[in-house]
Amino acid sequence: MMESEEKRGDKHTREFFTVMKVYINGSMVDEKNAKISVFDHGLLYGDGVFEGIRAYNGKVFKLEEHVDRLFRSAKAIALEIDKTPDQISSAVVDTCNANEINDGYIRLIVTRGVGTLGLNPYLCKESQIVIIASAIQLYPVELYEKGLSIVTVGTMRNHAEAINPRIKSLNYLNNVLAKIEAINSGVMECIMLNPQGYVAEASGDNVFVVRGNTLSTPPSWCGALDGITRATVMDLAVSAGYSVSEDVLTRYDLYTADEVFLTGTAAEIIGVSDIDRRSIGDGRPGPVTLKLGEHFHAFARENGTPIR
Ligand code: PXG
Repeated sequence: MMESEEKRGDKHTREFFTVMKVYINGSMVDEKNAKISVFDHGLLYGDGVFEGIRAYNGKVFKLEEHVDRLFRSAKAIALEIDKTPDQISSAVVDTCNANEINDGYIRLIVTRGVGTLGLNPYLCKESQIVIIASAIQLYPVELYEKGLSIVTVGTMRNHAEAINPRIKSLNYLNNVLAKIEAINSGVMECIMLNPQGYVAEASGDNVFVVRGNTLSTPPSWCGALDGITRATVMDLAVSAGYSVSEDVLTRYDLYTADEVFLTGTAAEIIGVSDIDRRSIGDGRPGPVTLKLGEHFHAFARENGTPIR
């Protein structure tokens, strides 16, 4: 293999000419050797759980919260992780170190492991743990200034007794189908409603509505993931003097809001310019969105688990 093939040169996502090290079940391997069996039920059935985590300024942001949520997701799908939360956290930090990450995006994945071609998860002998420490840019930078155009889509968020949306599982088809609708409508993101018709969340982000001095976001029972950025923004907003509540929201609440913004580890905080062709506020990210964005970035730079 030629050297240029061996070394991944995606300069948009990672530093040029570095070989990424991927954590697989306790070993750090070169990305070309980072392989999982085709009989892994993560691939065969989307049977597994994951987390998307960010590092800022040499620290892993909200690591404990992410690892806690990973274990809750695993518990909900009866997936045993044969490591403790502390061991998983250390492995995340080690993977950042191995890749000299200061600011980056970490994907932590636990699959059901190798099994048979049948569904039975109890025939899978051991779960597989994978950690990738790299980078992500979800939306073009200018959209953080201009705001994101979004639509509501027909694909509804999973019913809580189908795949509970609080489980961050490897089965993202529900969200992928919503994303396809968004992209086919000429926009990059969408709002999903729950089976009762209430606002749940975006395909990969939580949603907030601002009205005057009040922020509202759907409660998790409406189909929202317990987003870690969501929780951080709620805390920061309270500290900044806003009132914050979890409310049942309809599309009307979105259309008539002063501001709407989305939150997520990958997206961070991004303002919405228009929804279903109704402009939100003056059609640009509003002052509350921008202020909370600043607070978030300042907070994230200063808080987290040190990598080195
Ligand atoms: N809702 C859903 C459905 C998510 O997947 C969030 C909310 C935000 O949660 P955090 O804890 O990150 O604030 C997520 C997480 C993508 C992508 O490519 C997005 C997520 C995960 C993986 C990929 O858009 N978002």
